[in-house]
Amino acid sequence: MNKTLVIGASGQIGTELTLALRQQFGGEAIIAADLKREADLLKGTGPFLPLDIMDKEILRVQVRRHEVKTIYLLVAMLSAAGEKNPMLAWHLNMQSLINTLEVAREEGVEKVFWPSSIAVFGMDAPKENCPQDAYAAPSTVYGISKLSGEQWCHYYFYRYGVDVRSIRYPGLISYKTLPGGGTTDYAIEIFHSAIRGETYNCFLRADKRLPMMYMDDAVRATIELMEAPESKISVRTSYNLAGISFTPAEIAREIKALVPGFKIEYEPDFRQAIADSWPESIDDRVAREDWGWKPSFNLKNMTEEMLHHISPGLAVSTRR
Ligand code: NAD
Ligand code: AKB
Repeated sequence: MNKTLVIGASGQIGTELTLALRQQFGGEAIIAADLKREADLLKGTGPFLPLDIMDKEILRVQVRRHEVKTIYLLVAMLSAAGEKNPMLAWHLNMQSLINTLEVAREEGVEKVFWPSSIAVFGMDAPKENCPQDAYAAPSTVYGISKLSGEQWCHYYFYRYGVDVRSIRYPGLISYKTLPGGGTTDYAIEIFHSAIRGETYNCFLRADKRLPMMYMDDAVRATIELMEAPESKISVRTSYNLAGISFTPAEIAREIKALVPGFKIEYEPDFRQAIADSWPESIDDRVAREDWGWKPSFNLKNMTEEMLHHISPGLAVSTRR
């Protein structure tokens, strides 16, 4: 059986991606690994390994022991958390990738997935429909680590033939898991406040438009990219990927249509400057042409899904 290792499987994307991979390829084929404990949603669905990705030799042992052929690496410190601790973010984001690429090369792992982000783009990139090859001069340490990581992926493919594939995810919106320290986290928090009947205190301005995507689309895109024939992959840095672009005021309006008493206030903090440096929308023509990417969620059906699935018992307080 070809084994897949998902590292960072207890996180926001890792949990949902692991569940989707297990549904498609069988529970035993997908090994979840994380530094923190197994996510509750994963329990009983397949194997779990405690693993610190910063220890390359332990990674090698596990890859050999389980004859791992594919690795999804989802470990990173995100943009807002990274600005609070730039050196730690750089160390974690880079060393986790280098360890994975090195073990993949040395142990004959066939495929690696590693996500980049819209954070690779900075103030000089076009705000609207930011192209695949736009000038990238990131303004955060997170963005710098993602841009450097893209170059490492490119290098390992052309220098060593490691089939590493990547997507520049926009802000991801999910109800099963909570976000982990990003600038786009407001677009999840807002739903939790609405369900709890609390006023949401938004840390971005009302008119700040950002590229976002519903988690179902992101998980589907990831599996579609990884299952695409190698001949279809023309980008060996990372693919632009677009879903929905909206502002806090626009998502608040959609929520109010379904939760009439919902209230939002705005108190921008340090995350506003990060958001201001990112594009407002993304041109993902290359992903569409290469491997047939097409999003299926818009602001309206995503809002309906989020409100439908977050029960009052699940909603967490986002009061600061
Ligand atoms: P997350 O913070 O929710 O999850 C990361 C997981 O990595 C956590 O479960 C954490 O315990 C684990 N981890 C941390 N250090 C580890 C270590 N040393 N060894 C093993 N595991 C460790 O992050 P996420 O939002 O799921 O993001 C996953 C990836 O996708 C990251 O690379 C992130 O940059 C990228 N991304 C996320 C978004 C988003 O909106 N969530 C957008 C763009 C890109
Ligand atoms: C963040 O806000 O840091 C992430 C991202 C867009 O990479 N959600």
